[in-house]
Amino acid sequence: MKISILTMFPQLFDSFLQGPVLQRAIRKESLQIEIIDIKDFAPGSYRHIDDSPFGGGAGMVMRCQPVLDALRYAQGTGEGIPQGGNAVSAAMTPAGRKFDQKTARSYAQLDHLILICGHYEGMDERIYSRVDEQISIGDYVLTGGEIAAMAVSDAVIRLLPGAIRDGSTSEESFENGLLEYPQYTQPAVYEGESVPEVLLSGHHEKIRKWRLRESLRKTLLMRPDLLDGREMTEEEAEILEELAKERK
Ligand code: 6GU
Repeated sequence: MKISILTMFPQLFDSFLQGPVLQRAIRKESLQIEIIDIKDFAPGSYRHIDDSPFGGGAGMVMRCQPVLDALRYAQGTGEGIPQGGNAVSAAMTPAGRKFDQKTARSYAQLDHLILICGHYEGMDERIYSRVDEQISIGDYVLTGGEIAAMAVSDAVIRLLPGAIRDGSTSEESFENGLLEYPQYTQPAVYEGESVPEVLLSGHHEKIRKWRLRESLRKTLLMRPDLLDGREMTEEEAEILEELAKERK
């Protein structure tokens, strides 16, 4: 797939682009990534991308012309993208739909994902009506959409074929609707705190059962909202009942 990121601050992506998982995805030819400088689409010596809002008020608003010309450029850079392939353009804004693992999985199936980073007090509303989606990464306000675009790209890229060496993203937090179970490595005792005995037992079925229980325990404690409306296996329901008793 190709990811195009439109930004006024392309330097912010310099170290992001060096990340090992991203670089592996490029080497495996799962990923092409392009940072597009919106300033290149603002004519004149000022190259101003923003202007004051109609109706008055504080701050500046990103103008339609440079942002939408940059978007059309991104949509036109088609090498490597199958004709008629599926593409999504998304404006990064705290007012958008909240990004989650399910959206990451669906973006990872696209041929082309275009992310537009907003700045200042936001963008001219006519930009939002010309993109497919508006995406937020959570209920807090960032200075700009760049960190949000990195978060979204990172979550998508690690799902691409060959990006992660052992390829197993199916057992991690959220993929099965639960938080991940606790993990341990050497030493078996650290400052008096021991690794749970069962993990040293080599007994695969007991380990599987322990991990499921601890996943459920962690989810119940930290993110009970994830359990609402989640389909349970009989085994999960039994364990949850036991955990509920333990808590009394
Ligand atoms: Cl996508 N942009 C900005 N500026 N702030 C955010 C955000 C995006 N998501 C959460 N906060």
